[in-house]
Amino acid sequence: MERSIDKATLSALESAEKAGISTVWDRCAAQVPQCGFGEAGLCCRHCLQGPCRISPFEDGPRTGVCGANADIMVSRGLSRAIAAGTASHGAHAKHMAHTLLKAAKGEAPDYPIRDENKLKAVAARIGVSVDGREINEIAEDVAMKALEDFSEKETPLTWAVTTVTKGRVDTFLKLGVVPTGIDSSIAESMHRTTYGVDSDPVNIILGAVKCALADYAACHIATDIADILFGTPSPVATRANLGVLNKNAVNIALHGHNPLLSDILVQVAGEKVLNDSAKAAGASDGINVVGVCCTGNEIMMRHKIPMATSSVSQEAVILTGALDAMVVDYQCIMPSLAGIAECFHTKLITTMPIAKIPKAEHIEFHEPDAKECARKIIEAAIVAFKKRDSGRINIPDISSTAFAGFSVEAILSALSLLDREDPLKPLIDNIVSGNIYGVCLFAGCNTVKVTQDANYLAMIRELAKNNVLILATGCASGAFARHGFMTPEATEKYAGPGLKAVLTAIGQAAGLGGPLPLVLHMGSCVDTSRAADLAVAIADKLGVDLDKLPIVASAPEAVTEKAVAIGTWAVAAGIPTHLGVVPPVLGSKLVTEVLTSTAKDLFGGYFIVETDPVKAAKTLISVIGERRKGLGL
Ligand code: NFS
Ligand code: SF4
Repeated sequence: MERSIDKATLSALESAEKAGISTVWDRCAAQVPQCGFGEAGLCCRHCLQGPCRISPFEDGPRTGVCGANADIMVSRGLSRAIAAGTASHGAHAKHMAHTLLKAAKGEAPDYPIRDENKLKAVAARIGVSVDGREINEIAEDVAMKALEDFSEKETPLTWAVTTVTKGRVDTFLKLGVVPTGIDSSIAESMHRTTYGVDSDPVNIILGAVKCALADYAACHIATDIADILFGTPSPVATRANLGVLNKNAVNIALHGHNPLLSDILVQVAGEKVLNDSAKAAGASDGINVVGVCCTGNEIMMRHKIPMATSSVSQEAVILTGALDAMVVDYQCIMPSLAGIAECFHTKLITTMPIAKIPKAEHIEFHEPDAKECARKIIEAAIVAFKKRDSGRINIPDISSTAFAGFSVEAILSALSLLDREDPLKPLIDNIVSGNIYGVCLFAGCNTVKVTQDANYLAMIRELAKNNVLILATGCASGAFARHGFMTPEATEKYAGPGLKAVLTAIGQAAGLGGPLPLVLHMGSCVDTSRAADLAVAIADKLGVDLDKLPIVASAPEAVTEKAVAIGTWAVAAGIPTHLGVVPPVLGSKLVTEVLTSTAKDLFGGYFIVETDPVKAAKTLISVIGERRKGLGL
């Protein structure tokens, strides 16, 4: 199997081979064949009598030592994956909420409230009074409400029920899957899946759905507070791929998730003293900050910071030999980075007390003196730059233009140029007329198990040709950005006539002189909540629930437990959701059936697992067709 279709990644891998450095692809090859029990979800280590395994074939024991059968093992494993994903988004969101609280109390001076309108809009939505109050008072109440959503309450999660349609809330209540606390949902999932608790696979899965809805709330909190503290994104043009590294600058890559660190670092990287110091060290162009993975999305859409790469190719940034510091916070950071950084002059800098890596330098980041910490990090990068070996530099001269930052607010404001009174109307009219056949949200990662980016590109070509409007978040947007799909040119080249006409009309009204980009970049993975907001607005406007809309989602190259959590809440939201990799559930016919079929009866949404991207796109198009028929379109 070809490792990637990204030429920049391939060029970095060639350098690695020459230097005898192993990468994620080599490590994966060393793992093959991977364990068949694990692949099917049929091993359990939840107690010390295990590990227990059930053969996916008819041979061997049918239960573990305690009597747990295949259905129980698979559903428990899935539930724990969703709990871990929720814990990740939850921790990120909680970190944001604590910082908003500190900011409101004047304890984090580097975090002013940058978007008062967003703060007021969120406050109004969650029932915090706004009129005649100081901004900091409102911010404090919003932060407290967010923090309240983490522990067990008597009432449903504020962020889960105030951001979806009435119909969804009714469905969730009816099925008993309304979460009452983000952290408590995670704890409940861990409890019910431990030794000898919940042994009803369907009940376990419904519990997992409840946890996934807590994940949704966490994502939404993270997005809301990021906008409040750093500004709601609006479209910007920047570039993506390894070519954004600059051999004449101190190159600093920001990798991870939380904008609390990366946004401040970007602000500080513009300071003259630091740039002078970089120049004095021999970097004639000063400091060059680039992004990786989701934090890369955050700073790309708010500060035009170019995206170096994402997900599975993160090691490639160091392999260019031109990276002086890789600064990480948490999530999706391969431990292998430390070993690769060691082969070069690159400083790997960890910043969070919960995410250290042996051999990395740890510069702990604290919100109360955020800018000071950021300066220290940049100084360390300048020191590293001085040790750079110019003979080992190989920056592939490859990068694409990418437009980023299509928040719902930005989309509505573009649409309002067509209809000031009723901005959603042009969008809905075009869906009704069929100019826009449907909408597909791409989310999730790149995986070493699929030729990097191949599924994304094969699917988008098929969908765009059939007039499906494309939204993207997370490393899905990284893939499209690196290959030039977030440009007006891609619209010209790949969009079907109806879609092209709509994107052109909006682009021209916005004064772009051409169409909007083919992929509308909505942000990081937590910003998948933005796509949900857009879907909810369309559903409310049409007076139908989400499970009737011609909207689908796809994670064609998913990796993480976070992606599993997001996929599950998308399904619960009523959205048919495609996975391009097979999750470890096939060991249970029952669980597979619940996810791909019963879910449809319960929620309207369901999983579609298809590893062939063209077939997957065709299936999604026919699903959109069914939904359109259901609406009488
Ligand atoms: Ni999402 Fe973002 Fe990327 Fe996957 Fe990781 S960075 S939170 S999990 S790899 S898309
Ligand atoms: Fe085996 Fe049951 Fe223990 Fe799992 S919980 S390891 S199936 S005995």
